[in-house]
Amino acid sequence: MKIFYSEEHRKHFPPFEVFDGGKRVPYYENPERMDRILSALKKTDWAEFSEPKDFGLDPILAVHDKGYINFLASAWREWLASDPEVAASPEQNAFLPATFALRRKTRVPNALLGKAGYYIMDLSACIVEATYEASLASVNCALSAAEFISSSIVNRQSSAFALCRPPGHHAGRDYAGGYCFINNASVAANWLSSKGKAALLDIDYHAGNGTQDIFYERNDVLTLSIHGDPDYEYPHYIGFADETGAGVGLGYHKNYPLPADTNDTDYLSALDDAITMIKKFAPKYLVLSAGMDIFDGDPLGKFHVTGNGIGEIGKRIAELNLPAAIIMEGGYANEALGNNMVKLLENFK
Ligand code: OKP
Ligand code: ZN
Repeated sequence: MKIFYSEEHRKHFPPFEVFDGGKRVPYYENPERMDRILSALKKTDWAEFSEPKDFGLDPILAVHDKGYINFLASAWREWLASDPEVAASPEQNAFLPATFALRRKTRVPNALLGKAGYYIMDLSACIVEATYEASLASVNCALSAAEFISSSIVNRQSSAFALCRPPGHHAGRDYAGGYCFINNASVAANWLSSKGKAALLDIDYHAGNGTQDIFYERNDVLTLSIHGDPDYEYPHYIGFADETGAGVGLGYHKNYPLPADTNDTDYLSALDDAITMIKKFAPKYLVLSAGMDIFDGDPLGKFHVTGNGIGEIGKRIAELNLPAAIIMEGGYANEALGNNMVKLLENFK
């Protein structure tokens, strides 16, 4: 299986994030996650690594707002220039706002901190010097996987894995959040959609709010997300069962909010419904937002999906027999992350 991966992510490693209650904690979405997956993949005999190709800004701007991308590109430099304390120890700092816009249909602010509060939805999307470059490399991995599967007749293999970091599914058209800056899976799905209908299935433990927002009013990309119920779980304000799309997109989005303690059996029955929806939609391509934080014991998750459960999830999705671009999202139980990813992916090889 083709795996698109870049080392660019390493320098995006904020020294902290601000957790519930205002606590500073070490950044959960850390480079070690990639090392765990890399070493597990290297032990298999089917992982074929490639550098991503540079697709430029056009496919990104087809999904994201220009002002937002400009903000990502320059925020750190402007922050550094604005504060001598930050400039004195940049590696101990991360850029975050402390005031949020709540989207009062306001104008985009001019001030850097105003922009940050407008374009950032929470205190986990810390910006450091390498954030923008890492995000570009990450989305190029997703686009490379999309391009690979769209020429699968030539390539024989029909699936590819984008080992993306930072992840993407919480990032919307003009906002960052949940460790995500550019919505890798959405950019890939949008890119594919010009060649045929795409279904985007999100199995990360957290609701894929960015993806939901981006495709909410479209009927050429079916979006489905299985996740911890926002009634108790992040991102709290979106991902409910009654959100099913709008306008021509009505009926082309579905959320599966599940209770805490969801086990393999309950997870798989939601998945079966999602698979039925995908079959009815009859897409040409599948994009899979693959978060492994559904795993039992994930520090940011409350499900009890086992390693074997993850294998079964992969098997059932692979049985759709669609060209699949598999996009890495979350997963923070680092010791188990490599094994879990292999269990999912080996069904698609
Ligand atoms: C990113 B992905 C915990 C605070 C939430 C952000 C979680 C982002 C998850 N109560 N912090 O979907 O794995
Ligand atoms: Zn997640």
